[in-house]
Amino acid sequence: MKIPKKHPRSKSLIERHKIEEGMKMGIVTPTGMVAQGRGEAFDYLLGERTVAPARGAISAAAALFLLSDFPVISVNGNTTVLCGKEIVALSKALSCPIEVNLFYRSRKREKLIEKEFRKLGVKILGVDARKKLKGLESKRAMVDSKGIWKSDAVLVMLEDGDRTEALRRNGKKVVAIDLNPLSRTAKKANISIVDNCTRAVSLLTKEIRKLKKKKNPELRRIIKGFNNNRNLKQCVNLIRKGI
Ligand code: PTJ
Repeated sequence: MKIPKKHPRSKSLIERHKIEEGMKMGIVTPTGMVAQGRGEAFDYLLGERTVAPARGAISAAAALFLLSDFPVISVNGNTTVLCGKEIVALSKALSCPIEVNLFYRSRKREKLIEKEFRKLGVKILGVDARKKLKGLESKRAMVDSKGIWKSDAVLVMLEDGDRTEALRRNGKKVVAIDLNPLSRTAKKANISIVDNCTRAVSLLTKEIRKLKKKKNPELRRIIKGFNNNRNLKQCVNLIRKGI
């Protein structure tokens, strides 16, 4: 369906359409549509803009990734269709790998996602991953020995809290992009960016390019000044005020 550019909700409709098409192609899992709906509701409450606390979290996340030795970007069905191109730009800014990691894991979906990224010029990790993260029951426990397994920092989006907890237990720093400031993922991550991944990924890339010029003590200072709980509370307060 062609969405009129002047439609007042065209951006949101385009995103829905991407998810719908992605599902028809088998990239997005059917429940990925439910996840999108939940995200849309929070985005609406936040005013469909990148709020000030999210900008602070983006800055802290950029500093954290620049200080880490081996960051990895984790992708699933929704993020591939919503912001695949932006994820590739981020991986280039950080010179880091992208790894597919699915809740509804199947070889077919992994291959389809691999193909999408290949079209964008990148070979991703995670297809047929064999290493198992400790303490996680879902198929998301399977990670790539060349990627998340040896990483020290992971970017997760549209996530479930279980894996965030497991990644942390396995010694990784976790940055989450999650529109829901009340989710377990948001609470358990080291840094939670409460924003739509369709906006946050590009902003993160921009911030990384900017902070690359800074020295390590300055990056450490940015991280030290960030408090995830306080940031999440600020996001909840913004939603309350908006209502
Ligand atoms: O790994 P897959 O592809 O097999 O599928 C995984 C899904 C997406 C089905 C799975 O991760 C899932 O069920 O996610 P949840 O538990 O619904 O959580 C998704 C979280 O992401 C919720 O807190 C949503 O508010 C949030 N969210 C949804 N859309 C966006 C988002 N956050 C940022 N940007 C979005 N566009």
